[in-house]
Amino acid sequence: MPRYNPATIEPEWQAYWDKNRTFAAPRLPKEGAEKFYALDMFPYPSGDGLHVGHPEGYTATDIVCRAKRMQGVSVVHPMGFDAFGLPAEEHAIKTGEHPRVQTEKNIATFRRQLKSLGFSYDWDREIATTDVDYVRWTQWIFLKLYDTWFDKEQQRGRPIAELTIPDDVKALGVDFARQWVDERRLAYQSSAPVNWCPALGTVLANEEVIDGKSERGSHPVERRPLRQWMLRITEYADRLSSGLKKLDWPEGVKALQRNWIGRSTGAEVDFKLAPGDSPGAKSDSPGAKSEFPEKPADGVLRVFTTRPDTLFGATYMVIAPEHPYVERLTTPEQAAAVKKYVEAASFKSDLDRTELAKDKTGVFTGSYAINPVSGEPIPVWIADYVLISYGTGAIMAVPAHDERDFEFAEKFGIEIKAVVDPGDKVSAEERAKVLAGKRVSPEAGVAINSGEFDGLPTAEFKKKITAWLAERGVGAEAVNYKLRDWLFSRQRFWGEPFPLAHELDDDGKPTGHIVPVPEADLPVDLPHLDDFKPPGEPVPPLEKAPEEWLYPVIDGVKCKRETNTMPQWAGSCWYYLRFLDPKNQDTPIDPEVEKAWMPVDLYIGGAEHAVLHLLYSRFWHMVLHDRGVVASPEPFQKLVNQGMILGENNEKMSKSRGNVVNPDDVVREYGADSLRLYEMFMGPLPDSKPWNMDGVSGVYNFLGRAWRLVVDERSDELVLNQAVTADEPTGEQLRVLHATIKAVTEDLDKLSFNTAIARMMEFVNFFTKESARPRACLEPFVLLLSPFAPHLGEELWRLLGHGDTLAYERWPAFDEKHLKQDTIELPVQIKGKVRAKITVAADADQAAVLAAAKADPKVAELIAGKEMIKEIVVPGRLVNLVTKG
Ligand code: ANZ
Repeated sequence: MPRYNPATIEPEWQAYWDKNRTFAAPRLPKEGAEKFYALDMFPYPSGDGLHVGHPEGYTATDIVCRAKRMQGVSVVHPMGFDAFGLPAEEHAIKTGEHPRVQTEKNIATFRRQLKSLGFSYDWDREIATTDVDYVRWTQWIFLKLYDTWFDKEQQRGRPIAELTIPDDVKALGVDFARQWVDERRLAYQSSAPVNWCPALGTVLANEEVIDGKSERGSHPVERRPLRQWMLRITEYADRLSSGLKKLDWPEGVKALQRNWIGRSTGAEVDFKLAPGDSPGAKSDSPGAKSEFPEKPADGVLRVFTTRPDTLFGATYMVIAPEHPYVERLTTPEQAAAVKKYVEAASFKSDLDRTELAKDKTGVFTGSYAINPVSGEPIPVWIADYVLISYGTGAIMAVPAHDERDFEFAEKFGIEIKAVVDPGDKVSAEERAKVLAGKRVSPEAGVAINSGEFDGLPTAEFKKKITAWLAERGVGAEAVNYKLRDWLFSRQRFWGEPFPLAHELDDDGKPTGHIVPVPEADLPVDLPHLDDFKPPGEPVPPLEKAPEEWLYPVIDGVKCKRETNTMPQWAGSCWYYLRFLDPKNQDTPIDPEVEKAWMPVDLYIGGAEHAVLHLLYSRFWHMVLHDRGVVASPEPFQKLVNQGMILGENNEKMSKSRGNVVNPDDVVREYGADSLRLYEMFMGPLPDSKPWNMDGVSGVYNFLGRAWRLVVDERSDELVLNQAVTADEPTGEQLRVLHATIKAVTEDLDKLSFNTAIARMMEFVNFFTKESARPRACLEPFVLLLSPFAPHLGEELWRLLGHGDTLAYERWPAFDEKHLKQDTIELPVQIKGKVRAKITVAADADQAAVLAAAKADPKVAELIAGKEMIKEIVVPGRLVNLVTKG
C-alpha cells in the first residue's frame, strides 16, 4: 500500500517549508560562516506559464544551495519576476485590461509552478520589476546616471552659473555651460532612428522587425529619427572589457562580450574638402605645426581608420547616408540620385547594411576631398556600408587592402592602388595580382607607393604616419569601440516612466531644460489609461496620459513629463541587489548588506543573455560602485550557462511545432522530484539535450527503488523496511557508502549533476541486494539524495525517525580509510601448489602477509620441521613457500 507517491508527499513538504520559512536567509550572512549568493535569471512571467527550460537552471542552483546549507554555508537564494514587457501591453491594447492585472495573474501562475517544484527560495524576498516600490529605486538609479557629474564633482544643487567648470566654457555663456555639463551626464538625449511601422501605427523593437518588415502582419517598417534617451555605456567600455579577466565565466561568453565591446585602435585623420567641386584643384599639403582639434574644423571630413599605413592608397572616401555633410557635398547634378539613395538606406537596419555578403551600393556626391599625404583630390561617395554610429561616420576607402572597399571600387570603377606588399604571406601569383590592384590584401606587409615611407613594415609605418599626421595637426591616435551608447527609451506604456520632466515656458512650450523629479517624489507611477492603443504616430502612448499626470509642477516649475519609458532591460540591471534588501525604504540596498552578500557567487541562466543583460547590469553596477552605492566592483563572480532543452526530435521546443513539454503535466504524472532529477540526469548542465519521457519514467523508477530501500511496501502501514537495521555496516557497505559520499560531494563542486545521480543509482542497486541495510548507511544516503529530490529526502528522513526538516542537517563526510577494500584473500602455495587461502588487510606489508600465511593452521602443519628455501610474496596476488624435502 505505501508506494512511493509524490502526489501526496510533495505538497505536504512544500507547505511545511512555506509555513516554517525553512529557507529564509538572514539579513546578513551567519557570523563565522562562509556566504553563498546563488542567483537564477528571473523569468519573464509570460501567459504560457513555466517552460521545462526554466527548471533546468533553477534545479541546478537549488541543488547547490541545499547542499551548501547542509555544509554550514550561509545561503541566500531569491526569486522574482522580470515583469515589464510587450505581451502584457499587447493584451491591454486588445482587451483594455490594464497590463498590471494581466501581469499579476501571470506572476501568480509562475509562483505556483515554481513552488510546486520544491525550490528552496527565500520567498520573503520576492520582487517583481513592476512593483511600484521597485520602480521607485530603478528611477532613483536612473537619476544617479543622469546626475553623475554633479555628484562626482560635488556640484549638486548649484545653479549653472555657479558651477565649477572650465573658465573658457563659462565664458561662452550659460547655454554653452549647460551643454558642457549635459555632455558629462551618463544619460542624455539624442535623436536616434526608431523602427516606425505606419500600418501598425506603432514603433517596434528591433526583435519585432524581420528583413525590414513587421513580425506581425509583415508590413513595411521605416527608420525614423526620434528624440530618445541614451545611456553613455561607452564611457565604461574599457572597464567592461578589462573587468572580464577576473570573472569565472565561460570563455565563450567573455569572448562574446569582448567582441561586442569591440575595441579598435588606429587613427583619426582629417581630409579637407576640395574647394568648389573641381577635381583638378590640388591643395597644399599640410605644413605648419598645429594641434589636432577635438572636433574637425568646418569644411573638414574626419575619418577613423585602423590602417593609417594605407593612407597613400585611399582613392576615395565614403560618408554614411546620415552624415551631416551629405547635403553640403551633394552637387546639383547628383541631388536626385543622392536623395533617392539616402531614403532607401533609411529603411535598412545596421545589420542589413553591414553583412559582408551583401552587394555594395552607393552614390557619388559630386564633391572631392584632399588626401592629406598626397595632396590629391579623391571623390566622396555616400554608401550605406558605412554606419553613422561608428567612428566618425566617414571613411577613407582603400580598395587594395579592404574587402568592402575593394568590392565597391570594382563595382563603380574606382582606382585600386596597392600600397602594402604582402611579400611571401601569399603565393607569388597572388602577390602579383595584389600589386596590380586585381586582388584585395588585408594582410600586413611592407609599404610601397607611399613616398618617403616606402619599405616600412606595417606596424612601424602605422606609428610613423600617425606621428607625422599629429605633427601637422591633421591626425591623432584614436581608439574606437563597436559598443554604442545604449538607446534607453521605448515608445511603450508598460515600462518604468523616466523620473524627468521638461520645463515649459508661459506659452506651454518646452524651454529645452530638463527637470529631474526630486527623490522625495519618487516613484513616478504609470498613469491610468482608458485606451492603450498606440497613438498612430511615432510618439509614446503616454502622450495620451491624463493632464494631471502629464503636466506636473515641480519645484514651482510647470513641466511636461517625459513620456518615453525605460526598456525591459532596466529592471533586470539591478534586481540581484534588491533581493538582498527588498523592503528597504531608505535606499535601494543597505551598504552593510551589500558588502556582506555581494558578489553573486553563482549565476545560472541561458546563453541568450550572454551579451546584453550581462553587459547592461555590469555597467549599472560599475556606475553604482563609482557612486559609492555598492562596494563590489563586479556583480556576478561565477556564471554558468545551462544548455537548451530540445523537443523529443532534437528540435527547439515551440508552440508551432507542438512539442512543448509543460512542467505541470510532468509533475502531475511523476512528481517534482522526478522532473528535477530527470533534468539533471539528461546530460551535463551546459549541453543542449533532447527531452525524452522514457527518461523521466526511468528516474521515477529509481526514486521508487530508493523509497523501497527504506520503506516496506508490502505492509499496509507506512513502516520501515525490515531490512533496515541498527547493525554496524560491513566493510563493503562502508566502502560503497563512502565512495558515494565522495563522488557526490566532488561532483557537486563541479556542478556535474548527472554523474552524481549515476553514483547514487549505484548505491541503491548495491543496497537493494543487501539483506541488512544499516541505518548508518541509509541515513547519509538520504541526506545526499535530498538536494536532488528534496521531497523524497524529507519524507524518508522523517520515516527514519527524525522530527525536523533535514535542510540544515550536517552534510555527510567521507573517510578515505573506508574507500579502500579492507581485506583481501590470498592463495598460499607450497612448492607451487595451492594449499590454503588467507585473509589479510588490503594494505598489509610483505612481512605481515608472510606471517599470516605461516600462521594458517594448514600451512603451519605442512611446513612444520622443514627447511625453508624461498619465501615469495607477490603483493595482492599470492604467497609461495618453497621448502626442502
Ligand atoms: C582604411 C582602411 C584600410 C581600413 C584598410 C581598413 C583596412 P574595425 O576593426 O571594425 O574598427 N570604418 C571606419 N568607420 C566605419 C564606419 N562608420 N562604418 C563602416 N566602416 C567603418 O574597423 C575599422 C575600419 O573600418 C576602418 O579602417 C575603416 O576602414 C572602416 F586596409 O580605414 B579602414
